[in-house]
Amino acid sequence: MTRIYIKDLANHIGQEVTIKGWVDIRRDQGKLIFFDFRDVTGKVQGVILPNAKSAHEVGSKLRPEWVVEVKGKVNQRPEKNAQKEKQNGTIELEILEIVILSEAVETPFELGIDVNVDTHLDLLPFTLRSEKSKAIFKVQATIARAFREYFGGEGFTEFQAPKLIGDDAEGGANSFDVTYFKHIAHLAQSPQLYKQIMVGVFERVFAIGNVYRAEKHSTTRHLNEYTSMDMEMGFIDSFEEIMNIENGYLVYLSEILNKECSADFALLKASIPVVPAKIPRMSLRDAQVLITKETGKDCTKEPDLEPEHERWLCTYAQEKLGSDFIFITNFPTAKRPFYTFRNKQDPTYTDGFDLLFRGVEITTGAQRIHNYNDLVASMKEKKLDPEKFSYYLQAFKYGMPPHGGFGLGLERLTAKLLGIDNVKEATLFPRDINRIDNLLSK
Ligand code: AMO
Repeated sequence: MTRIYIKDLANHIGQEVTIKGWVDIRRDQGKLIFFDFRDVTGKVQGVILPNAKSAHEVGSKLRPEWVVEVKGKVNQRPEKNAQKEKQNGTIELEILEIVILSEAVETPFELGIDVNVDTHLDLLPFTLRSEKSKAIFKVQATIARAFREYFGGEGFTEFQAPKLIGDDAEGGANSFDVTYFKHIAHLAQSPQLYKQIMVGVFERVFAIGNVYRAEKHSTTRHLNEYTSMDMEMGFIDSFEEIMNIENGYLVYLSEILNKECSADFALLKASIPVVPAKIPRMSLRDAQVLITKETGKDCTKEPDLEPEHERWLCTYAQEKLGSDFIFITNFPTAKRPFYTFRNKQDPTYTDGFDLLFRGVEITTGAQRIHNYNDLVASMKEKKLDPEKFSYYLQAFKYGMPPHGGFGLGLERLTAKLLGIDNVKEATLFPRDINRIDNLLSK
């Protein structure tokens, strides 16, 4: 008999069907055995009546997480037992036959109960099966899919960026060394150089892939491996276009989340943000003047935003500008990577931006330097050796249009959308200084 998904059972009242899935819970009541069965689409209650001898024999062995194939009759529940607000709350599966597909050892605790983060992470192959985890990672999968759909629809070509690279793109200290090769190689901190090269090929490109950062500290917003959603586009007139297109993606994402994930947001007690058609934009200098004026603490001399400033600006944007998002633009050249385009009026500032959302930076983006000589000069200014970047520089030797792009951290976006404080809980298999699957100290 063909498998029926649990979400569709209500369309089969009075019929015999086969479902496949896991035992979620078992409850014995006298001669009756009740189960909740679970598959990817939801849960349903099943019952073994005393006269179903062979089902009873198998059913009495079952425990949570055993994998089964169950043949049964879909019955309407009597009115007094109906739970209308619950999925399948008005039906029940009268179990006729059970085939065990796989046994499971006794579970360490009931799936879905609150446990501390370390226990949760130690047991991910089990704990990820909980409704809460499934909701988080369904939302995450939807964010990534929406990225593909949106940029695909805007004429962007997806590409796979390499993860093993010669020199680090961001020019920072936080890159991992790989010692296998003749020269020390690195794990990519971002697809930056490759997405720029690919603009020379397809004009508009995007990539979704893992990147690696040897962050020194274990914080609630840093991972050593995260998923970067990157785009890069050619023939722009200004970096405003990059903010516009990211804005467009976020509007599209909120529509998709409302359509497909409202139950997941409700389960996690989170709200889908309303994304303004034009997210407010403020230069770093104006932001610092504002923070100084409102808080009395002078931050106008600082080259960057501190986490507390990011939080302050987000509260301001929400309360005064009616937006959960705010773009902060024109960071100092000294604080931005070598490839960032300089502001024409004041080259000590860049034509780049950060996007802040609910207290945290989720994106960095910018127009890039596209002129070969300017790029080489910028590298030298940053004390980088252009020779080391000669491979990448070919793209500019052979002609590159004005271009720009952004990188959006998937896990940070997921966490902030869902009101999760620690980014690790919005990461499927988080790696940090203390843990790669198991605690490293063990
Ligand atoms: P940046 O280094 O700012 O920019 O990274 C872009 C976005 O990636 C996320 N992110 C992180 N998420 C989790 N753990 C980390 N350690 C971590 N580091 C960064 C954040 C951040 O906003 N090449 C540029 C992008 C560009 O200009 O196109 C870059 O990588 O959400």
